[in-house]
Amino acid sequence: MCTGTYFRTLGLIRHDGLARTAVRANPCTKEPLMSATPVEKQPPIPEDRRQKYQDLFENSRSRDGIDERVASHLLRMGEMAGEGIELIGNLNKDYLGAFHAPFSRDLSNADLAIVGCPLEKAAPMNASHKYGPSVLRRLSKNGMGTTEPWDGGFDIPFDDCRIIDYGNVDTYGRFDLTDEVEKLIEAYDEIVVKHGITPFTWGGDHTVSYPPIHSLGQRYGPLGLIHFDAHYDMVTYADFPYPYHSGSQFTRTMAEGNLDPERMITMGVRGRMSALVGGHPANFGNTVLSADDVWDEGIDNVVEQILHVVGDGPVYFSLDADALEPSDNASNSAVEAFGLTARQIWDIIRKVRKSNKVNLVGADVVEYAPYLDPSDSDGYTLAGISWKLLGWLADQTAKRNGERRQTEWPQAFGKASL
Ligand SMILES: [Mn+2]
Repeated sequence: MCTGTYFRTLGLIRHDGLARTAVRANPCTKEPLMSATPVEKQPPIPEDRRQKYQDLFENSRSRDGIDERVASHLLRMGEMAGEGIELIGNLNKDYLGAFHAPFSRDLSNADLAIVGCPLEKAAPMNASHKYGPSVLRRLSKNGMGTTEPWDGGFDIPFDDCRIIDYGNVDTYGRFDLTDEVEKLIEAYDEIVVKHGITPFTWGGDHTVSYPPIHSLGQRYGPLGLIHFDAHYDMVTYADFPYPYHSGSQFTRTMAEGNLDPERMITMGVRGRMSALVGGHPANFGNTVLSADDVWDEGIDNVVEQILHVVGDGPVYFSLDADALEPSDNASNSAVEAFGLTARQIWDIIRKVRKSNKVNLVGADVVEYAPYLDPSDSDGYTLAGISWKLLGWLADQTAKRNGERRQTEWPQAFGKASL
């Protein structure tokens, strides 16, 4: 009985360099199904073309002919090579901050601040979130450049506005979460309210969304929220009578008037908390799309709903790592199967940004537990999404400033004057 076919390769390479075609043989008849076709040697590349390639090889540089803004940026960065920053290979350079930004707390010379909030006391299950900011900072420097393709052109965040890495707000060692959050509120009030700086935050558990939303609400009035999470995070004080934790960061700011629940959309909900979505989220007036809804409705429909819900007022963005499918991120506190892929989340972000209808004033990426991520793969995904968000935030900040302002690196480079 004949059970199938098999592949048989004859001879492989002949002495004249021409490959012989693999012959698929029928095991029943042993007759070749396809005959070998000889490959003819090609005529040489015409001499004028070959000369051109020779000339390019000897004389042209990578930046010749590329986008003008990118070229001048690369030249600026290139001038700093040897002074501490390179286009690639900044891993292990601990004097550089996130994405190669300069470390600084000089808030009078900054437009956008990356802030690490190392809290984890409100992570109910698996933890190590307090190391999230430092690991994401390290991974954000691994060979990532300082430009990013965007909409047929490029984002150059460090030429759009003055970006600083504020470092981590030092709360570690304190036992009372209230004390930690109050220290964070103090820092964010300085950054956002007093100096008008756009905040980008790395958690930490999801409690860390409270201080930036609180401060941005003081500055801009009630915010809309684009929220990715496996859980609705709409726990009230009546549920748990603690002032701050990773389930009440939104309801508390709603009660205080800084977040508008009717302009909040949550995507990716599934698993253990879904049964309660009919309660608080419905009573407060959130729009909630389960992970299944996002898959079923498709990216374009989801984007349309986001635009409808958040409107044209100020909008905050919050990504809880557990929104992601465990195959794309299982390094978090409350892992749930069958979530969103990193690709879906990026597609939603880029289409919302591309609509040009959303006024983004701040963002965070939270709930990353690096001790559960021995290969750093989940961290790279979150650092990658963070970089995309930074590009969007830098663009929005430049537009609000009405001008582009270049980032400088005074601390890291001493004599370097840009
Ligand atoms: Mn959450």
